[in-house]
Amino acid sequence: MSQNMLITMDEFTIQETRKFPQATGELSALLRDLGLAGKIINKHVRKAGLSDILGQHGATNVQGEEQMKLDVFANDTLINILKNSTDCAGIASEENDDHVCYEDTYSANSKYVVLFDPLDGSSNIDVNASIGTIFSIYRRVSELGKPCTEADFLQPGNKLMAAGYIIYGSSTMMVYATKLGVNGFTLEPSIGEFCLSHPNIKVPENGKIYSLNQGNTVKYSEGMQNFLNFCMENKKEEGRPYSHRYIGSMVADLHRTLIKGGIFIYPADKSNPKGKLRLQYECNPMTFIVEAAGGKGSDGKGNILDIIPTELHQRTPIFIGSKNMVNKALEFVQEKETVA
Ligand code: P6P
Repeated sequence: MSQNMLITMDEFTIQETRKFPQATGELSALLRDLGLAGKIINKHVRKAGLSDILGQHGATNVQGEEQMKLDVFANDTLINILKNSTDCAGIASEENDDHVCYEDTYSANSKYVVLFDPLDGSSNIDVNASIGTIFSIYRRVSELGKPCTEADFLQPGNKLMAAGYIIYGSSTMMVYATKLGVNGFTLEPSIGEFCLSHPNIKVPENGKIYSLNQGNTVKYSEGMQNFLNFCMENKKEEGRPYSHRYIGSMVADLHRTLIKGGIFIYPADKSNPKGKLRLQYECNPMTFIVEAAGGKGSDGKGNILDIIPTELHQRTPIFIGSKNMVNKALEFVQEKETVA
């Protein structure tokens, strides 16, 4: 795309806002704030090996996971930028026990709240694999003018106003979805702007890649093991065996799935009977994005977006990606309901 054809994310969101005369531009402003946070985090991710920001922070988060220094930096960056925004009443972070209300008048009168996983896949930081920031934007259900409440952060994914991620990969991209669809923006470092590079992303209905931690196979249910065998069957006429790709960083695995098609699975197993990945910080936003692009996300029984959250940090199994591949996996899993 030639330089003079570049459309920045801000220009794009403003054009989108023009389609709704009643729109106030607050959602666009919030996306801009999240893009700014992504640029700042990106700056530190890109030079992590040269500054004292690699390695462990020396504390554990609410998940009981070792916090990396970049985790803490990314979390603090997002909290501070959204606090200074005039469009966010409060946040909930995968790294924090509880939600955070912004007490100033502007924030208390804002109609949105944001949830985020500040740096997902951070165990990959020290080996320079792609990592990402995942965010969700909900319209608050609590009274404007008053502090936000936990109920604002326990809404099902089908109430999402927007969701997206920033992937710090071979290039830095911001991908976000609204009910209008999914668009991807690549950071152009020379102007410091995310520019439209992947308009109207659609997930292919079929794919040839399955993505899961195959080391967990022995802990899978019989149905999951049968699906794995199906993926590895030598049925060339049906495009199998499929290719197995697993980066161990959900944003990277899901970005590939969104672009190329395929299926990503983190099912329930003996060690994680409720699954490992977090509903509010990883599975709901990613399912919202994939379904806005024509794909599907399920917990093995129903649609992830229909789950009514009861705890901020609850986990869920996830089957997500190309619609036909997810349906095939669910056929195998639902045939044998119980975990082995
Ligand atoms: P495992 C990273 O820690 C993460 O939360 C996701 O980004 C990733 O998909 C998953 O966990 C990897 O988990 O058990 O395969 O290392």
